[in-house]
Amino acid sequence: MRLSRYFLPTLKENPADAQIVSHRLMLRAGMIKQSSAGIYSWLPMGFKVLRKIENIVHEEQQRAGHIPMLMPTLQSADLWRKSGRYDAYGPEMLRIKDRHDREMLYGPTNEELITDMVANFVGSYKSLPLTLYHVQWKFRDEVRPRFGVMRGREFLMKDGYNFDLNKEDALHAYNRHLVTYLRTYERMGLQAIPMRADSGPIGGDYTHEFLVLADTGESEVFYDSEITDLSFGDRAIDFNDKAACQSVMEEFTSRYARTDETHEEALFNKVPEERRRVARGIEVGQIFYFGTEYSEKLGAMVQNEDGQRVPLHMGSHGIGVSRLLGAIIEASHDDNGIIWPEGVTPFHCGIVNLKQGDDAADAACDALYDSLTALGLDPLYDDRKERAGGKFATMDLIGLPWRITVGPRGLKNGVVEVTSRRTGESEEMTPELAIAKIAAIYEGV
Ligand code: 5CA
Repeated sequence: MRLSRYFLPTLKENPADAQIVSHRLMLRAGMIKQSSAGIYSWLPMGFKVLRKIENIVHEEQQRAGHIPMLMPTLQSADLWRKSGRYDAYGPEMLRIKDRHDREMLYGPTNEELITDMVANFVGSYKSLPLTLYHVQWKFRDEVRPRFGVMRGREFLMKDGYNFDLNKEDALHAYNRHLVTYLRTYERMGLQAIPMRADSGPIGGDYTHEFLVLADTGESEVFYDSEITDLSFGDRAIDFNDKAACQSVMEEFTSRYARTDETHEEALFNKVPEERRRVARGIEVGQIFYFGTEYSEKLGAMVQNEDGQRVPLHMGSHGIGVSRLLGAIIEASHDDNGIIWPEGVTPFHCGIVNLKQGDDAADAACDALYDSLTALGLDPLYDDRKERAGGKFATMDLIGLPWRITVGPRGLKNGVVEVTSRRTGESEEMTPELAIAKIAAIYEGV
C-alpha cells in the first residue's frame, strides 16, 4: 500500500478523552473512530489488525478441530425466556421490538441460540463430540463503556460451544480450549495467564480467565511469579489425546493464579514470599464448563449407547477479539507509539523515502515495494512529499516492526537502512539483503 493512496487519518495531538495509552494510540494512529459511546468504526488500519487477530483465532480453533459457523446478532427473546436469562441478564441486554411488536435482543452471547440449534439437529451420541464456534459482534450495554475497544458496548468476540455426551468428554473440551488459547495468544505476542475465575451470569463450576498483565488492567490478580516463565511455544499436540491436553492444562494451571473474585489469602500465602505477585490484568478470554443446565432447559438431548435420552454436557469459550487490540498495545508500546508484534502487524514493514521526487530514491523504493509484494509481503510505502522527521514519526506511531529507509546518500553506496521498531537498532545493507531479511523474519509467522 502506498500511504498517499491509503486512508490513515493520524492525529498529532493526544485526544483529551482517552485515559489509557492503548486508547490514545489507537485514536492517534487512525485505527478507530468512536461513533457513539462504546461503539466504534474500524478505520482501514484498525480493521486490518482486527482481521489478523481474527484469522489467528480461526486457525487455532480449527487446528483443535472446532468448526466455524456464523449466528446472527439479533435474537428472539423466546429462547432467553426458556433459559431464564431474559430477565436475569438485566440492563446490560439491549432489547429491541420489531414492527410486529415481537421482542428481540442484540446478542450479548449465544448459549441459547446454539443450544437450540443443536437440539434441533443432533439426536445421537454418534454426532459427538461437537464444538462449534463463531466470531461475531456482541452488544452489552455496559454502564461505563471506557478505554476504547477494551470495554466497548459493541465488540467482536469469538464464542465457541462444546457439546459432549458426558462430563469426562466435556472436561476434555475444556482442557483442549485452554491449550488452544495458550497458542492463540502467544501468536499475537502476548503472555495471557489462565487464572481461576468466577463464572458470573454464564454459570458453572469450572472456569478460567486469561489475563494479560498490564497496569491499566481492570482486574486485580494474584499469582506465583513462576507462571510467567512458562511458554507454550511451538509444541505439537494431538488435540484428541485427552491425557496430553490434561497434562499441558495442569502445567499451566497448577500454580497459584487467581482473579480477585476467587482469591484466597491463606492459599496465596503458601507461595514463597519472593514469588508472590499482586498486579493488574486485562481479561482477554474466558472458558467455562457448565454441565447440562442449558441443554436441559432448551431440550438438547441425545440417545446414548444404551438408547437412553440424556442431556448434553456443555461449555462455552470466549475470546475478546476486539479487546485484544487494546491489550496488545498496552503490552507493546513506547513513548513514540505502538510496537506491533510480527504476528498481528497491519503491514509487514514500512518503506520510508527520504527524498520523494529524487529519481534514484523513487526508483529504489518502487523496486523494493514491488519485490516485497511479489514475495507475498505487505509493505506500507510512505511516498508522501513530507519531511523525513514527519515520516519517521508516523512510522513510529503506527508501530510497524520493521522500517526500510531509502535516501539518495545511502543509494550512492548501494545501501538502504533496516530499522527494528522494538530496539531502534539500524543496519545498512543492500536492497536485496533487506528484502531477504524481511522475508526471513516473516517466514512461519
Ligand atoms: N459465552 C461466554 C463465552 S463464549 C462469554 O460470553 N464469556 S465472557 O463474558 O467472558 O466474554 C468473553 C470475552 O469477551 C471476555 O473474556 C472479554 O475478553 C471479552 N469482552 C467481554 N465484555 C467485553 C466488552 N464490553 N468489550 C470488549 N470485550 C469484552
